[in-house]
Amino acid sequence: MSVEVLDAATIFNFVEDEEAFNVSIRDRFARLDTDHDGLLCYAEMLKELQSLRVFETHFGIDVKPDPDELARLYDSLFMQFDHDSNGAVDLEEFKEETKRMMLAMANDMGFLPVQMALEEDSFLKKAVERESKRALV
Ligand SMILES: [Ca+2]
Ligand SMILES: [Ca+2]
Repeated sequence: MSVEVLDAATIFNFVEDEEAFNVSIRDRFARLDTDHDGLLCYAEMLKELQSLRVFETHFGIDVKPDPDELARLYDSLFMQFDHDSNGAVDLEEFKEETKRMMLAMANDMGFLPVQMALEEDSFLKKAVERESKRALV
């Protein structure tokens, strides 16, 4: 976990770099798919859902959400990923929904950079890392 400054452009640039984005998606998917069946079940997705920073966006940073509320939130997030409602998230669903969520988040941010605590190898963290590498070139 590290605190990074994130802005909408960082997210847009990351998502629009198709190749880099696809590599991170496949990478992340493979890591979450602990039984290697090519699908993410709810338990496997939970780790990802927890790294989406829904705390901050839904409850504000200082609020500890109540566990029931949180479980409902994760349920509904999982259903959002599972486009064909077959109870599992495949690579294509994972990619599409991650992209959609990241773009929605970037849109919400507007022009002001925000500080966020990001988990190592979350997509947002990758976006930040990619942006700082670009800045060095
Ligand atoms: Ca699996
Ligand atoms: Ca599905």
